[in-house]
Formats: sequence, C-alpha cells, structure tokens
Amino acid sequence: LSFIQPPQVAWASGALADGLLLRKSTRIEDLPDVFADEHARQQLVGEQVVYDVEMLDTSPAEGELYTGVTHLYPGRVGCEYFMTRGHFHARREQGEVYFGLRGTGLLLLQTEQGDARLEKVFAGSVHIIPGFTAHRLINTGEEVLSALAVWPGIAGHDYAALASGFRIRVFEENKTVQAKEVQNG
Ligand code: PAN
Ligand code: ZN
Repeated sequence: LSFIQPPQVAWASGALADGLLLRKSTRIEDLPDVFADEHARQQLVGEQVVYDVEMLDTSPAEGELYTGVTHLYPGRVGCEYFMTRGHFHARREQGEVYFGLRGTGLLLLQTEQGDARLEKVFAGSVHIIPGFTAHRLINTGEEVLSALAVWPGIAGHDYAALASGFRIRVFEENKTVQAKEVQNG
C-alpha cells in the first residue's frame, strides 16, 4: 500500500498547498458601505486587496466540512482597520472554528439579538464560533493576519442580514486600538 499525501497548511504563513485549491480575493471596491467612512473607502479604490481566502475544494454535502485560510492584509479605511465583510451562516445553527496562524487582530462575534463581543486573534488562538453568531475578522496589526477556518459545507453565507453593519467598529486612535459601540452600522 502507498501512503496518501494530504493537503498541507504552512503554520507560519497559513499557505495552503495541494487539495485542489479555490482562491478568492476581496478588494476595496468589493466592500461598499462596509466601512464607516465610505468617502475614505472610495479614495482607496484601485487594485488594493483587503483579503484573500484559499479553500480546499471539498464536498459541500451535509456532514462534510470545508477548510479555508483567510489572509487579511494590514491597512485602514480612514481610521478603521481592514476587516472581512462578515456574515451569519445561511443555515443559522451551523457553527465554525477559527485558528489564528499569524499576525494580530480581533474576531468580532455578534448574536441575532445584537450582542457583540471581541476575541483576540494571534498565532495559536482557537475560536469556537457557535451557531446563530455572525463573525468578522479585523486586522489591528501591521502584518498579515492569517486564520484557518473549518465549517460545515451546508452552512452557506448570509451577508445581507448584517448589510447595515455590526454593533462594534474598531479604529486606530492615537496609535491605540479602540473598539466603539455603534447604534446601527
Ligand atoms: C470564512 C470567511 C472568510 C471571508 O471562510 O468566509 O474569512 O469572510 P467573508 O465571507 O465574511 O467575506 C468563513 O467564516 N466561512 O464560513
Ligand atoms: Zn463563516
């Protein structure tokens, strides 16, 4: 018998290798109305990538799991740190696990009732995202923030439910990280 060579994640960089990868880049122009300062966002429109997601091309069938790495680049729109769009799962009850690989940032979690909290993300951090909980990564550091995620193939993404924004926004003010509660967006 021969031994199967599995896909690989390089822990230090988060780079995935083999396993029929899918890649998706999200740029500033793909994120209208996501940041508080829409005018500042429009000034940055160009080819700037905010984050890349690499995924293993595995089955979406019920019971199967997806594996992906998000690389969220350092940067700000106005004073607000670069972040992912963020979503609930279309199948609300489905959870997910994130593992911090490199860089520093925050994972913003928000329930359907609107209760929001922030977990620190760093190399080795483990984040249990329960069902019914929206999630967004925020890069508060000066390096790339990379996180490995595992989630159910049937979970799906619902971006519309939080189109008007999460309850917390994170800004750099006086060289420090400031999280602010916002009313609606
Ligand atoms: C992640 C996210 C990834 C990109 O794989 O999809 O970080 O964020 P957005 O999907 O919010 O743009 C995940 O949570 N999957 O379920
Ligand atoms: Zn998710």
